[in-house]
Amino acid sequence: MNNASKIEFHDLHTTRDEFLSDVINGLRQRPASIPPKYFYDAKGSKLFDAITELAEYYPTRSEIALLKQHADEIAGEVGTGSLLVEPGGGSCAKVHILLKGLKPCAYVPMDISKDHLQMAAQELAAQFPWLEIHAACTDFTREMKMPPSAPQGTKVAFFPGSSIGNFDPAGAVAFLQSIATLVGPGGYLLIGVDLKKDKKILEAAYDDAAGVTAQFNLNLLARINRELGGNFDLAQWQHLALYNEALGRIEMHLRSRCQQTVKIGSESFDFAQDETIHSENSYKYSVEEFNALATQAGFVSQQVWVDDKQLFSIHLFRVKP
Ligand code: AVI
Repeated sequence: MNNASKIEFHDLHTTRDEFLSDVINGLRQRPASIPPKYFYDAKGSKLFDAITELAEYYPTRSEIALLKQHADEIAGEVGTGSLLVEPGGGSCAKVHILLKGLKPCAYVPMDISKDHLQMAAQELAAQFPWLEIHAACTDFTREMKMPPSAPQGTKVAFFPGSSIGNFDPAGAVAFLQSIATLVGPGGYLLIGVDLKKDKKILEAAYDDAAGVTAQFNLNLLARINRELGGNFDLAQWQHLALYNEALGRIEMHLRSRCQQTVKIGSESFDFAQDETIHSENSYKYSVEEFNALATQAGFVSQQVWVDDKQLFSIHLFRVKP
C-alpha cells in the first residue's frame, strides 16, 4: 500500500429481530435486564466518547498514559508485521498509539455500531495512509468473524478500555477463550483491565456530576423507543450506579420512579415503583485475579503494566506457540 490506505467494510451486524428478542426476554425476567451491548448505537457511542473525557472517569486517561509510556516495550515484545485485531474497536481511539511501533500488516477493527466504525476507520486511514484496514461490523460478543480478505500474520488482539469487565467472570473466560482461538498458537492479547479500588472513586466514575453517564444509561430506553417502537417515558426512569463490593463490580440500573406499564410493539411490561432494569456490570480485578482468568482461557502472562496510582492495568498475554 503506497499513498492511499485501503479500507474494506464488512457488515456482519446483528439484526433488529435479535435486538427485539433480547429486549423482550430481558424485560420478562425479574429483576429485568437488558444486555449492555445495546448501549452502542450512534448516539450511545457518542455519549460513551463523552464519558471517556469526564474528570471522574479515570480508566481512559489512565490507560492512554500507560499505552504511551510502554508502547516501545509492547512493540519490542510483539514485533512488527502482525495482524492487529480490535474487537470493539468502534472508535479506533487508542490503537494509533501502538501503530507506529507495531507497524502491523493490517488492522481489523470489529464493532457493532456501523456508523461509528465507518467514521473512525476513515479518520484512522487519513492519519495512517500506509495502513491496510479491514473494518468488520459485527457483534463480537456472539461470534468473532474475521473478514475473509484479511491478510495472514501473527495475530495480536487488542482489547482496551476494560471492556472485559462488562462480562461476568465466567463469560470473560469464555470470551478470552474465543480470543485465544482467534489469535491461535503464538498469538497475543494486549488487554486493558480496570483495577479494584476505593468505592467512592468507582461510584463517581459511573455517576458523574454532569449526568453524562445517566444520559448514556437512559439512551438505552430511548433507543428501544426509536428502533423497536417502545413507549418508555424517560422522565420516569432514574440512573443508578452502585459498587457491589462482594462481587467486585459496578452495577448500573434504571429505576422506575413510579408504577408504570411500558409497551414495545404488542408486548407490555409492568414495573412497580423502584423496580429496576439492570443494564450493566463492570467488574474490577486485581492483577492476580485477572491473570487467573486469562490462564483458565489458555493464555500465558508475558507482562503487566500498572500506573503509579494503581488505577488501571494493561496485560500482555500469549497463547503458547
Ligand atoms: C465500555 N465499558 C468498559 C465501560 C465501563 O466502564 O464499564 C462502559 C461504561 N458504562 C458506564 N460508563 C462506562
